[in-house]
Amino acid sequence: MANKITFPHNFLWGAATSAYQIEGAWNKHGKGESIWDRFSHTPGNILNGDHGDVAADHYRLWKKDIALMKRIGLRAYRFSIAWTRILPGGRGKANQKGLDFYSRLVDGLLEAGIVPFVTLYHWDLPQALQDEGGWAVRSTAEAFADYANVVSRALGDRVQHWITHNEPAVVTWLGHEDGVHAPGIRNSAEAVRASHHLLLSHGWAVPLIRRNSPGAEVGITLNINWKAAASNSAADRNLTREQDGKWFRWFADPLYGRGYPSDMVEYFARCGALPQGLDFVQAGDMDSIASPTDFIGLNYYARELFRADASPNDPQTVFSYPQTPEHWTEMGWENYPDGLTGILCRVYFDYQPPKLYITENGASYSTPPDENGNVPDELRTRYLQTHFAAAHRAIQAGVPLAGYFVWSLLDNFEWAFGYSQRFGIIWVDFQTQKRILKDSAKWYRSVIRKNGIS
Ligand code: IFM
Repeated sequence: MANKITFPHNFLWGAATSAYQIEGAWNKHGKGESIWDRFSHTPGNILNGDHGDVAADHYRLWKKDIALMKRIGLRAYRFSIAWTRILPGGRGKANQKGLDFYSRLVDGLLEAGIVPFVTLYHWDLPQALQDEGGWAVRSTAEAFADYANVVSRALGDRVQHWITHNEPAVVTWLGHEDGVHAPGIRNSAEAVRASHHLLLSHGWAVPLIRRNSPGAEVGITLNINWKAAASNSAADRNLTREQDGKWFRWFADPLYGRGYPSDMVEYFARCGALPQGLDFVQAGDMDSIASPTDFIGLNYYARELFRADASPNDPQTVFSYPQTPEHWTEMGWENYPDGLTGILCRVYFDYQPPKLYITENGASYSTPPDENGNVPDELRTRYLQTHFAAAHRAIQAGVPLAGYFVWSLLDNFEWAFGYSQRFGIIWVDFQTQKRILKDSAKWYRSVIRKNGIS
């Protein structure tokens, strides 16, 4: 007989999106240009020349989207604010139309009984600030604190959950070292400087948000996959530790008051990424970065295996995994639910945040509507079901997990992959903007109703 798994009372079942990936209206009502507008308008950067000019047209269709959230029964919705709608040039006078848009969205969510979780930065820096040096310069951290102040003053009476940054590691390494994300820089030294200013901007924003939004929870979201060595060799284990250091500890350690991990300082110095040492760290910075938060948000998707002597380092060749679409999502990411239990336990027992949320988890499968107009995406349902069960195992082990946001509410613009990857539990026809609840969304509705799974 199947066991029923019940989640804690008041568990926040949600779904997440981000501004650039769904809103469209890239130059409407006073919005300024962001680095993602510039990057996606530059030929060669995005698969098929796609861009977010219209995306899922959520700027226009937000009321319908809230109605769909209600149909699913979501208890919480995580979305991000486009900095360039609020401060088109990055700083200065606020654009009232931009503030009004988010204010209406928040009111609409509250009326629908859905708790708004606001992310302030999901990668769309104002281009005007990039032109002054972007995250590689300290003044961008100051501009972010001002922006956080403006937004939390406007929404802080109604928004009680704030996330400063989404995945600063992705901004750092994909945006500034690999150059596959905006702003498309390929420079390790600039990347490390950018990481410091991202963290610093978080630390400066936290007390401002607390002042403007009394009683609110404030946190940050980090991405963390389950990283494992492909063998017991010292080379594989060292590589795994370096990759974990680069993608997770470099961000988590300073946030929890440990400073930058010394093995990574040595590693970056060896790689030539610290030509002037840590000259960008000023007195008081590390205390600001360690400003106490109320929760950590974690985005988990997959396991990654590391093999030092293989090129390309293709995890699919390491063990003879089943080559099925169930095991590998269309992103080529491994479906590995146990990793979710692992990262939740690791982060809680190692760093001891007061509370955790899974702020993103989901799978890309492009299952289209069938002849009856249903979207039978059972692979996504199975992915979610096994990951919910994995999260529950962590709760049973003592992890204070308070909510879970499926990525994503809607099919959307998947960055460098354009519209080729579909993560939504709602199908979006990008020609007509018609939406269809996928079977996974209908299944999710029953999970939320029962507060559990079988
Ligand atoms: O679409 C992204 C999101 O913007 C950040 N986290 C990972 C998702 C899937 O790649």
